[in-house]
Amino acid sequence: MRLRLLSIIISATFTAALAHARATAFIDVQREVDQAAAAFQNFDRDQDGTPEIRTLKRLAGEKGRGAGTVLVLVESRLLDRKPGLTDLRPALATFGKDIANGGPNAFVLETSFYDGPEHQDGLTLIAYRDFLRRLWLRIKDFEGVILVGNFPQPFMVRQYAWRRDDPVTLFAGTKSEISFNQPWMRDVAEPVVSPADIVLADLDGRWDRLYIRQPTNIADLYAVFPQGSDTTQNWEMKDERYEDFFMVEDGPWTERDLGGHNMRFTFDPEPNEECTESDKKLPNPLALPEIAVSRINAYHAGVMPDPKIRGVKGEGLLDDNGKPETVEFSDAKSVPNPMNLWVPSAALERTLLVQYFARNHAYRTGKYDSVLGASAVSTDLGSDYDDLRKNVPGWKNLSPSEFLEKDITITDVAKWMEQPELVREIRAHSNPVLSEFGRPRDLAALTAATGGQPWYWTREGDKLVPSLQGIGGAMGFGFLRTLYENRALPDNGVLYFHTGCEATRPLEAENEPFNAPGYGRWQLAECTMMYGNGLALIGRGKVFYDEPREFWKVLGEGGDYGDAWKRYFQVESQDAQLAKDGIGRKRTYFWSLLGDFTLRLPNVLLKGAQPGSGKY
Ligand SMILES: [Ca+2]
Ligand SMILES: [Ca+2]
Repeated sequence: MRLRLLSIIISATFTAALAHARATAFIDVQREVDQAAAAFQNFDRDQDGTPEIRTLKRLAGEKGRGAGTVLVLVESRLLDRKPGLTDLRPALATFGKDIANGGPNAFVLETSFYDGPEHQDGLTLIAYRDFLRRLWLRIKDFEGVILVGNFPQPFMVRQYAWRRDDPVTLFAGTKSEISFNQPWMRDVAEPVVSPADIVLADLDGRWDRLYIRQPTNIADLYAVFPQGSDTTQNWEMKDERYEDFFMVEDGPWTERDLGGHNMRFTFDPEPNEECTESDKKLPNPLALPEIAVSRINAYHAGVMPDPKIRGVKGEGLLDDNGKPETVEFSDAKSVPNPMNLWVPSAALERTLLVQYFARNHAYRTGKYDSVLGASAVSTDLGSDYDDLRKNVPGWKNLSPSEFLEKDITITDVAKWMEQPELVREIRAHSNPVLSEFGRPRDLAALTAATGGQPWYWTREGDKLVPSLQGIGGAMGFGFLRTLYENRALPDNGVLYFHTGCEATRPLEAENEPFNAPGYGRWQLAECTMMYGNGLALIGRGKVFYDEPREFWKVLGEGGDYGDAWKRYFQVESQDAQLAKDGIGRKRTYFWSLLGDFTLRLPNVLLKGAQPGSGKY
């Protein structure tokens, strides 16, 4: 114990010394960034001979007008100058200057990372986390990082003990199957979230120790207890197998075999191993982010119809003018699945990014100043639209009729998207590729409302026909791509607040590395950002029912998307009541940011601000 105390004292002294040494002058901050980048070139964190970070080099450094420092990490792949690919450098240079005009120092770095067959996304991210942690320790007011490109995304599994009293069946589907109607405990390792960007943003937590790379079986327990007892004959253990994951093990139990299949189970307090000692003392122990993280990724939206798909007469999915056309196959069985018609396009990915940065610049320089409204769409799930109106001074008098709900169809959503708004809230039953609204009452009306030319193919017998029939009521890839291609949306940037389940989760996050075909296909939040004129988006990577508390309060006070995301962790960590909710108490981990986390609402909407003062 004495030894341990001594090490705590030494580390506290060391941290204090570092805090004193923290760089503040721009030139010192820039030196820290350059030295850190040099130190992390060819960084092989697990010393297996293959670097996780290959290259890391500063492209630009801009002195901020105010406080703070922001990093923009750009995938080197997006900077090569192959023919037919737009040069992203001018847009990135402008982006750096714009961030600096808004306050913080901005450093734009290019980087390349492990992109081979091994499933090691979490390891690559830990390498970047080490780099960010070094900067956080040395740079005062380090605010966060914006990842531009197709970076790996952390995948988190969490196990916790869930005491329940609903009916339960053990050994389902076997001849030992037996059902109960009495209290039981479910202690299961569940895939909870991807992207779990808290891993990158919490820089004093212990995520590196929670990472498991190799395929690993984790035991689950289902145990039914007689009233008031911790001993039972009725229990079942199973396995879950995961790989390349961050394991939050909050459900440890001990078991004692009493003979005759009798077991005594004791469920230990949640260890919160990812948390620091001070996090563990919070009313609701939670890992708190030190910085903000957001992602600008057009890889999954940057797809084109596969030119290799040909019909019986040699016709392709696009005609000579580049417009969708009907393709006829030899029989119905030969018609490909409409989800499998699209292939990555480096050219479109680059174009979408250039458009994103142009939109960002236009917003920051006041080009969209006439568009200041906020509007919400929901199905039967309600909305926090009143919360938004209450917290943002400029929206106090917004009409409640801006909130569209109940019985709305995808055609209504198209018309809603075509009304210029600065903020859009979307709440609907969702999954990683779509939000579900009502089917169109009239397909022709939907087609007209989305601009006339469907950019989606529906199967009809032995043909693939350009038609939105196949999307049903889904606000997803086909719908958004059609709006984008037809230039049907108003020319202004949009701040999204997306509370649909799994809106940010990449398909296959639980099974595949980030570079596998099919990983992240038709990713809903990314398509919303890239096709739907997004500037920033907050969304959830899991099925759940919450929304970030005090989000609009922070934005209404002049905070940025990163501040608002971080506030949610603060609020929830102070909630002692929530601490009793096994899964719900760490629901903040499910949320992440897309786009540019440094964006704020225009001053004209904030309390006491003067119109036209223009700092976003
Ligand atoms: Ca390695
Ligand atoms: Ca922390």
